[in-house]
Amino acid sequence: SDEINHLGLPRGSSPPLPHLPLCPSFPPKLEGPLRIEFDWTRTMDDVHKESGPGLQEGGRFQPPDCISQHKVAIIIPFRNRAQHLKHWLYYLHPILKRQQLDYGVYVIHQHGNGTFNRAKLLNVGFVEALKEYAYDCFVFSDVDLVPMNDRNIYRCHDQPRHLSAAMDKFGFRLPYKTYFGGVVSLSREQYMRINGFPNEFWGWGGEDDDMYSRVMYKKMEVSRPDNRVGMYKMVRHARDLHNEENPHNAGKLGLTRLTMDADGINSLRYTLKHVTKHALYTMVTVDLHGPK
Ligand code: UD2
Ligand code: MN
Repeated sequence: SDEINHLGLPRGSSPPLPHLPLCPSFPPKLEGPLRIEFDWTRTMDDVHKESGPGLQEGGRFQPPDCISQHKVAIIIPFRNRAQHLKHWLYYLHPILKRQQLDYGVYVIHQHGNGTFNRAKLLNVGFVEALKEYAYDCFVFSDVDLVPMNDRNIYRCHDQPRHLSAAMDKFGFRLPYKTYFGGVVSLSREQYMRINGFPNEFWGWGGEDDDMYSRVMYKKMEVSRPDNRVGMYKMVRHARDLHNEENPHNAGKLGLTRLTMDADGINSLRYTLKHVTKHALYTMVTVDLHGPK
């Protein structure tokens, strides 16, 4: 009939996938504990040359030999941390490939010198990544955090996940039980259920606790890897200019329950400046309409 094309598929549907099996639930080539040393003499050019085969422009990858079960957008809030980004790319691409993810790396760059806003940048990343591909999972990661164990898979689970459960700077354990900073993963549905992240936390601090509260108020739980698999190294750094601790943020936390349904992905406003495809990542530069 007219509705069916010569491949026996409804008209307009995509061509058949090459005949590949689904990737296994446990990627076979993981190494476990990794040695992470931040080498400040390494250049971006070195990182590019050593990045290995299979990467597509913009930092996209699909396993060559199986169909991944996870379409993951990795979202990194960013401004003026080129060195850290280089370390991150050097270590993460090989790990993510071994984890057999269908992934893309999105560096969300805040334009201008206004007060930094990590959570709002993460919201922008969610929207912009979905414009490119039907990602079903989102990993939100600081640019300065590298996992020390590749069994910590950058995928989503049936509950939101806090991946950076054991960071070196906190003595490889949680600083407090409800800590949700660093690296987290949420499926598209989990993220929509909490209305994304707050847009109104300008400057350093508090936004991670707000994100945690959103998850709790929407009756979900946070899952974590154990303290061995969840180990992370953070590049040592001082607090950035224009990201000073904001004393008003702590006070906002008591209001999360009241504000979260109105402040989030449904109220996100920004101006897209440009999207640039680099070999190892996609950079999205954005004006957040910060307070003057
Ligand atoms: C902690 C949390 C972080 C977040 C933050 C409070 C850890 C490891 N992480 O990070 O998740 O909750 O406190 O906001 O404890 N950034 C830039 N340029 C800037 C400022 C920030 O790129 O000028 C990005 C970058 O990805 C950085 C992230 O924002 O890793 C968090 O900022 P930070 O690293 O200065 O804060 P830190 O380490 O205290
Ligand atoms: Mn940091």
